[in-house]
Amino acid sequence: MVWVSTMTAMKKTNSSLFFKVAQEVLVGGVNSPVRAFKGVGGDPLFVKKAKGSRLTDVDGNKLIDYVLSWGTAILGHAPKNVTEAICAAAGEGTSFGISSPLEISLAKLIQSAFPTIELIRFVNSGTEATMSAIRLARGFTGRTKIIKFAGCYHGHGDSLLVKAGSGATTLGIPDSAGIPPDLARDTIVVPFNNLSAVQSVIETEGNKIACLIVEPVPGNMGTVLPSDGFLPGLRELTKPYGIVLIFDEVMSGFRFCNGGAQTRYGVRPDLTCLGKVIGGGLPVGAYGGKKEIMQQLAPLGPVYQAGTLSGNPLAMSAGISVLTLLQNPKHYARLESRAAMLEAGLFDAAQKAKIPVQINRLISQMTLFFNENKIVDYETALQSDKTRYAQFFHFLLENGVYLPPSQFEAFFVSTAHTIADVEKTIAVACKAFKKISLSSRK
Ligand code: KE4
Repeated sequence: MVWVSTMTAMKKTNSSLFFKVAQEVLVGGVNSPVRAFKGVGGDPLFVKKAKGSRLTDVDGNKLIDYVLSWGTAILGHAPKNVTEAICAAAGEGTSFGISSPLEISLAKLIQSAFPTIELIRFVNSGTEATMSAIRLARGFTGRTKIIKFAGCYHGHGDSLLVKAGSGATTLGIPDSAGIPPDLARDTIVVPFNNLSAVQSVIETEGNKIACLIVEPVPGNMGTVLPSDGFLPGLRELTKPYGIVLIFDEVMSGFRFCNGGAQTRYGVRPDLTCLGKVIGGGLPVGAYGGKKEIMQQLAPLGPVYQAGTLSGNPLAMSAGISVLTLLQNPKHYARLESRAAMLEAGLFDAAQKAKIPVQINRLISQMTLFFNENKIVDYETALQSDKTRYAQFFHFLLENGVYLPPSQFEAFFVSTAHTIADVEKTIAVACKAFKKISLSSRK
């Protein structure tokens, strides 16, 4: 049980009121399940505005935000250049349903950061990107089976809601209702960081497998780092069988460098999926890769995919603005410096309070697990102490720091997070760990 009520209760009157009303019109009062705070208890927040590293909720509470729209706001909320670009574009029209030069500009910016993307298609979400990439791989190979990893989340496409992470794990429904059993049967699930499991599946069914899709640095079971050789091993195992290797870089794209996890780990996937950062806060997803595969897509080939708002000028302008800024390496140096300071401070605070935690981090993405053991896959992540996480979450929230409302999510720093933000977060975390330690002794 969390002890929210025993703390200096942060004013949440308006959020609770909005939540009550929202439930009359929105399913569960939210438009995405993980926002409902089911993983940590209590009523969810309603936000009024956000700027830089701060959220302001409808009760006027100012919170240091480490969710950042699930990683989207890598430059912080409402960066000046981006909002100016959106406002300027809005005056020219928000959607044409006809191609515009802006789509070429954003495509070229992505291509310069991802040399493996020879051709690209814009869509409106990460889900659309991964769902379409799976269909394309099936159309290109003529095969139906796919491999995914337990705990990885690739959006809510039917074939991918099998042992899925993120909100599906948070709510305890990693295998959604409504998925036709025949379809789910074509999704083979293996443990992350386990090359021999992948090898044995490929050796027995390789010629029936259309693709293998992976979050190269998973964030949706919490952050898990690929073991040495794991990602190159996936490339070596899939290539001889003509299995399309898909890197779902919706979260990792532009996270660690001006490129993807593929850049950092030196692996060349056949297809890449993108989202979040590339839209600068507006709805954009994308998938792209080898020309011979992408050319199977309509209007050139037999695999169909379409979208009314795909490539709309407003979202393209926002994405162009963000990716242009991210070409300056100073941003990644700042992300690493702030995140390293945060990781060290949190770990030190937990150690001082004798609370066993694991922190998995790569540049600006990390997760603090309440767990004694190393977190290397879904199974080890699930052994984390969700109650302690909920206590930690609520203590930080009550004291002005917003973490993801689930142990099975990543959190992020942005270039807008200051040293003072990080110092405050560490100070609050110190108190939280001490309180957890005291309550454990009762
Ligand atoms: P969207 O359809 O939510 O834009 O993207 C789906 C997706 C695909 N691939 C990866 C690696 C992702 O992380 C996501 C979405 N991430 C979650 C947060 N972990 C979205 C938050 C939510 O569902 O509300």
